[in-house]
Amino acid sequence: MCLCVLLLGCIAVITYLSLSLTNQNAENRRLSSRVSLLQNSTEFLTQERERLQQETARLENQTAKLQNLTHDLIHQRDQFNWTLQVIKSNVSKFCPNNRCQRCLSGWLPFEDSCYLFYDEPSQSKTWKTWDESQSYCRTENPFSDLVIIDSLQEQKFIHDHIKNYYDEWHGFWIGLSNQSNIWVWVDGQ
Ligand SMILES: *[C@@H]1O[C@H](CO)[C@@H](O)[C@H](O)[C@H]1NC(C)=O
Ligand SMILES: *[C@@H]1O[C@H](CO)[C@@H](O)[C@H](O)[C@H]1NC(C)=O
Ligand SMILES: *[C@@H]1O[C@H](CO)[C@@H](O)[C@H](O)[C@H]1NC(C)=O
Ligand SMILES: *[C@@H]1O[C@H](CO)[C@@H](O)[C@H](O)[C@H]1NC(C)=O
Ligand SMILES: *[C@@H]1O[C@H](CO)[C@@H](O)[C@H](O)[C@H]1NC(C)=O
Ligand SMILES: CC(=O)N[C@H]1CO[C@H](CO)[C@@H](O)[C@@H]1O
Repeated sequence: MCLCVLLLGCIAVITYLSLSLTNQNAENRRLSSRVSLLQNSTEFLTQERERLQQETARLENQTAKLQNLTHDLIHQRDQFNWTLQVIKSNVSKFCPNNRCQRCLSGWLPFEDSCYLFYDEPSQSKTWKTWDESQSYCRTENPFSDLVIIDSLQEQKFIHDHIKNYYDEWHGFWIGLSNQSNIWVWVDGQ
């Protein structure tokens, strides 16, 4: 009888223990599946963060490129605008009131060229030097020089349009200069 009771008790204890072990296992499985779920999520989030970081870097690159491009375009626009203004202002010199003419106003045409016969204002008592005259030509029209006389007809045209002076305080410079005893035209001939 005593032995039977002891045996029953043992069986009851073993059954209880094995039941609670089974519960424990189920709980363990549940927990480990949650852990792996969390690990999955962590991995996914890590990947996502890397992707976003790359995307951000790419966008920053793109933004820098666009800023550069914008900067370049603004620069080009300003340069173009400047060129346009220069062309307009130069064209308007030759085309007053939208009527284009060969020579600037005050200049006279002869054959393929335009000529300016320039008199210093009467109040000035000094001559321009030859060099000052040459650079004055350039300021009046960037394509002009002191005159080079190539033909008798051109010489006659010039002769017919200059005032004649008979004193040392008046005269005209032409594009010929004495360079170490050699007479040289401004074009090097
Ligand atoms: C973990 O993620 C993979 C895909 O990345 C998926 O196939 C798997 O079922 C996920 N595991 C869990 C426990 O969610
Ligand atoms: C950003 O641009 C530089 C050069 O412009 C390049 O070397 C680099 O790889 C780019 N980075 C990304 C993330 O695109
Ligand atoms: C932008 O321009 C600067 C110099 O103007 C240069 O150093 C830089 O590399 C350029 N960046 C890109 C993304 O082209
Ligand atoms: C171009 O230049 C002119 C004069 O310098 C200025 O009035 C005009 O606003 C400029 N245009 C642009 C688009 O910058
Ligand atoms: C030309 O210049 C030289 C000095 O360079 C001078 O000796 C010479 O007399 C000048 N000739 C004339 C024709 O003026
Ligand atoms: C080539 C030329 O004639 N350039 C001139 C155009 O006009 C601007 C301003 O009016 C001058 O500075 C340039 O020399």
